[in-house]
Amino acid sequence: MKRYKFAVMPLLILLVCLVGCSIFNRSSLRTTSEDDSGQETPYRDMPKDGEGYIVVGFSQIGSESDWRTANTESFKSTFTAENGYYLLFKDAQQKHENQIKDIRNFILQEVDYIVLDPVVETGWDAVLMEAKDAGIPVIVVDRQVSVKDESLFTCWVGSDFRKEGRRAGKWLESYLESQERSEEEIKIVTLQGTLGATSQIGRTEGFEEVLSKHKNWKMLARESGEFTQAKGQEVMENFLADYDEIDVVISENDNMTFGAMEAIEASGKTCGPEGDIIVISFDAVKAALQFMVAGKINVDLECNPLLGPMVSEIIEKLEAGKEVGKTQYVEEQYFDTTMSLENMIKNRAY
Ligand code: GYE
Repeated sequence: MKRYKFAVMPLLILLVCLVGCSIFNRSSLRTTSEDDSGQETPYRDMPKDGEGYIVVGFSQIGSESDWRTANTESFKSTFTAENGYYLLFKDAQQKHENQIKDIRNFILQEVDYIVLDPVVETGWDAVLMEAKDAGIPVIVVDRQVSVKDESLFTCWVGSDFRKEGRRAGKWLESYLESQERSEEEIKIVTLQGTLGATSQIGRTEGFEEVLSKHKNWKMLARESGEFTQAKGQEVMENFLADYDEIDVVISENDNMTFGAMEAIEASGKTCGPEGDIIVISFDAVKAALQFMVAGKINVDLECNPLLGPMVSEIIEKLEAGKEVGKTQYVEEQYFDTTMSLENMIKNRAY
């Protein structure tokens, strides 16, 4: 299944330069020794050509959240030797420059496919052009790339983040109505994800669409909590110090929500349906749904991290010479405290 690629000029020049370092010997290739953690797949273990694997290089963003852990696990459990794959997994520790380096290494390794979960949307044109020149299809997952030439990647699969944000706004609209607070001034703060990431942009802009229709909703502040619990807590502490009254916190992922909940409780306030502050969260990972059952989160907009099997299906189609859809959305729903969640949580994969 392993295909040999006809190297084009830039790659040839690069390879010629590298001959002196005997870089053709795969077993000697270990280009990122410092950041190779135990969880990553070392390049040196990659099978030789002709062993019958489809070799996939996956540049993952990092390990910033429960969602991300479930996403990584989905890829690792799908792209196994039993399924005919050899997965080169790299964790970029939330750094764009690490992802560029990883993609370049995948190209040098002549992998069959590159899977990219881009930390932010911009800055991919050059490196994706290198992949295209090398004849390696790039499948973009979760977050998107904003490139001038759409032919630089084969397809994208992930969530409709704008729809999630809009759904959050619509939920708030009907919740306030049910509480007879539609006419009240509603003070809102937002913990944003990594600025420039599709999930941040979509959730912020989707909510904004509904916000703009309500003159009595006041967005007091928006700040990035980087999608992490620690930063989410820090930013929420600042919000609480700056504003005496906060009615709603929108947190663009569950881990920032966990941090925000700690900050709220430490300030002597309470959150959730019976509390002082309405909490709107995104992802709907197990731990967050448990907090919802405990009455601390009002609503959670689901975001499905189990993208591994979908990408494998795409690769199977490409291997069979079939067309694949350029943009592929995952189905999602939302959960709130009016639903009975206990049984669903037990069987939830993430
Ligand atoms: O919501 C968050 C993660 O891009 C959908 O990234 C992903 C987001 C997810 O860190 O938890």
